[in-house]
Amino acid sequence: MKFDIISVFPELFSGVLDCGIIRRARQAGLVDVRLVNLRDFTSDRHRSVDDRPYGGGEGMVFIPGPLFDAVEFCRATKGGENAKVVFLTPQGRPWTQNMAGEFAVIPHLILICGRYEGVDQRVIDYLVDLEVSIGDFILTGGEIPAMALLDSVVRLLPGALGCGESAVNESFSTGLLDYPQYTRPAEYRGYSVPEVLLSGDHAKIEKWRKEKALEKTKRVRPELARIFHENSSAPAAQTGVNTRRTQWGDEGI
Ligand code: 4GY
Repeated sequence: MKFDIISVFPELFSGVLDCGIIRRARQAGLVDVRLVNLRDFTSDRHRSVDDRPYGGGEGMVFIPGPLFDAVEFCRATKGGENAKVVFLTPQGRPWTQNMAGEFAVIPHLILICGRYEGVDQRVIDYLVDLEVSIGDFILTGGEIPAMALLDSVVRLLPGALGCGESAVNESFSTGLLDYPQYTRPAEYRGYSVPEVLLSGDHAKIEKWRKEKALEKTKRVRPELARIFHENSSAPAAQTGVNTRRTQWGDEGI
């Protein structure tokens, strides 16, 4: 899988790309990440990427030229004609684990990281396939959201996780938040591990974990608990998050 990341601060990505699972996946050839500096596609002597908004108002907006040229450059590489172009923005579709799964089978993604007040709307209308948001808060740029998207997709690529790091049995694959985890020592500063986990009774442990997961989900994510109950009481088999797949709607990728 190939990622092109278009940014005015490509150096921000070095930490994420050069550590841990992403570094290993890159070394293994599972993913190829190319950082594209938007300023390399400017045409004036100041290397400008932004200008003042038509109609007035605060701040600056990314001009279309460098972004169109940068995406054209990314597409020009072998197999890149069909790349999907994603813009990270609070105005986008809320990112989910299901979307990460759908992205993990796309051969080539181009991520556009904005800055300032945003980008010229023509970039969104004529260049971007999908706007994605990682949450209802405003960051100073799209780089951190791009890292989050990249990270959540790369770990789903076959072979990216080691033996002890399965992506199958975790939060959201059940439609619930995770149950609490404990490890040694069984007692630490007087705080002990729940007895049931030391019992060796696997049926009892599984039941306890389900209860804890449901209890936590009800408390902090009641809307997820409701969906979980709807799914498990439906006549069809309960298949977890997959019953809610394909959140693309009319922006289907
Ligand atoms: N939240 N989810 C987000 C963001 C920063 C102005 C466009 C978010 O995805 N992106 O806050 N992005 C803005 C800053 C230009 C991107």
